[in-house]
Amino acid sequence: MSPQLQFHEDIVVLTLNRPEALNALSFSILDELNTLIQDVKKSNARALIITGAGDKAFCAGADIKELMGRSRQEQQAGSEFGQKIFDQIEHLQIPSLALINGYAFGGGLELALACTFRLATPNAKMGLPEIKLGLIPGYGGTQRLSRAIGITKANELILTGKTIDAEQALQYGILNGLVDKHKALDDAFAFCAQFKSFSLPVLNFAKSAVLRSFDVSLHEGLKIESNLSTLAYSLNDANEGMQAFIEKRPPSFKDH
Ligand code: CO8
Repeated sequence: MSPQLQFHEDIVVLTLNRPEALNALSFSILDELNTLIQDVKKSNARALIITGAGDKAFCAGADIKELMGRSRQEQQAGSEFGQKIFDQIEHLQIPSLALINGYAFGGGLELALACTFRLATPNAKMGLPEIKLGLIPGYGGTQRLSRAIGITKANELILTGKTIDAEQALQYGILNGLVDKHKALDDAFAFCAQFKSFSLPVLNFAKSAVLRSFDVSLHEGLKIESNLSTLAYSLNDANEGMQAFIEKRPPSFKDH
């Protein structure tokens, strides 16, 4: 079944909805994901949570049955299409959170790595097992995992294809935290409550500055930070935030 978008006030939850195949990403599901991401962009949501239907899986990766027998060009286009969608998630104006409620393998973990934050239930298991299929990750895993946890651990996971559990993933630095399996979504909402009342453009400046740190030299990165922090300063929200501090009251940000 198609992935679903559900609005919970100002948080939108995107649920992969193919539990019979452990929410594996067929190309048609990727297409639908692309459309839903455009809907998220047009919405008033202040945070996106991505999770999987059922109690077994977040997402077991690309649909292996569909990957068989494709031409080289089709495979390249498929990889680039998946990368493009995950890139859009990474660069959304709002922070995103992968709620990993079970298996997250291959493209599933790559989807989670494109999110700003990752939480998992204690039963979650994850890895990049492509090597066992004679493949390597194609939806950003080699790039985002090494950036997230460093080359040593990324090589270990990608070259052995091994599975790690939620506790190990936390230690590896893949996860921001663990959630209670029985109230996972509530815990994810609570995580989002830590930032969702902040100014959205300012959150986006912070997210962009951190993301761009991987693409540029320290010298250029510092320039980017200086530019973005000045842009943040020039918004009314910065005035409000500092004024509220001085007046000893909570700030009321207006996203401009
Ligand atoms: N693709 C298609 N179907 C899947 C997938 C998958 N990735 N994973 C599970 N399924 C299906 C199974 O075939 C099974 O269906 P059926 O009942 O019709 O046989 C159903 O889901 C349930 O799965 P299992 O019976 O295997 O469930 P278990 O609990 O025994 O095992 C596992 C769960 C360990 C998660 C196991 O299903 C598994 O190993 N799945 C594959 C995980 C994997 O290797 N993922 C990586 C895929 S490759 C990838 O993601 C590359 C991304 C980049 C590609 C770029 C190219 C365009």
